[in-house]
Amino acid sequence: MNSYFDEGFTYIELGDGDELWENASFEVIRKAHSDVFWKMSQFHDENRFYFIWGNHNRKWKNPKDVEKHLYQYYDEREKCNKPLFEGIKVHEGLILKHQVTGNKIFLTHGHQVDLLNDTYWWIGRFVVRNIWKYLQMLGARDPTSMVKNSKRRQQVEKDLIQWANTHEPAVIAGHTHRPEFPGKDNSCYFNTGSCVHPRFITGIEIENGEIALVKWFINVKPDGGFLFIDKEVKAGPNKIQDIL
Ligand SMILES: [Mn+2]
Repeated sequence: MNSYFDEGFTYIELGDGDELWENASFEVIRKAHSDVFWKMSQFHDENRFYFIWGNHNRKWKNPKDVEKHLYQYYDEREKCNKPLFEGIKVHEGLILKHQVTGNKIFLTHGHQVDLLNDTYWWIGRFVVRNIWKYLQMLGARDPTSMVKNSKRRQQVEKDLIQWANTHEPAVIAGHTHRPEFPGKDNSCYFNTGSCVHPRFITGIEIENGEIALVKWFINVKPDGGFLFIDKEVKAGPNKIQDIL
């Protein structure tokens, strides 16, 4: 995020950044990751931050909750409220339009094709919050999780691809945790992948009219043996006008 901030990028958070099913309190999350929230608030201060809600943080669908929890935070050292994302609007989807070609890309979290995580989200949240943590100790799989249920994930992916290919703008979604970048098959479905994978995180970069899937990971210098944060382009870059 430092790198993207310094290079002048706009950051778009594609949903589920806050795990508000397992954690009932956003405040606990904000404190545990205060460095990340501080960086995101810097993006916001420069009008370079867009926020989309997902099934795990659909709390931000409600503007009252956004105003109460996201506009400001309580600074315990100075005993006063400080701005966090003052005046922010959290969206269900956004459309990016290429200034030169007019091509559009639709961004949304993607749980909307997933019944248990959309229409019946409250069942999913109840299970995760109250039942699953006990079953987990016995080795059960979280029934709502995309990561642990490959059949459910494949169905969600199929539905997202079908939706993307039958509607006008291309789609960038998240939710499945599986990165996706269309090849020459004319598919219009992209997926950012996961930011919680233990060995790497993935994301989608759009720069100078080109789109690419990237991976950030900890690498080792072959000579000195010390660790550093590395980035690898996994797919692309493709010109936006060629793929849409
Ligand atoms: Mn999700």
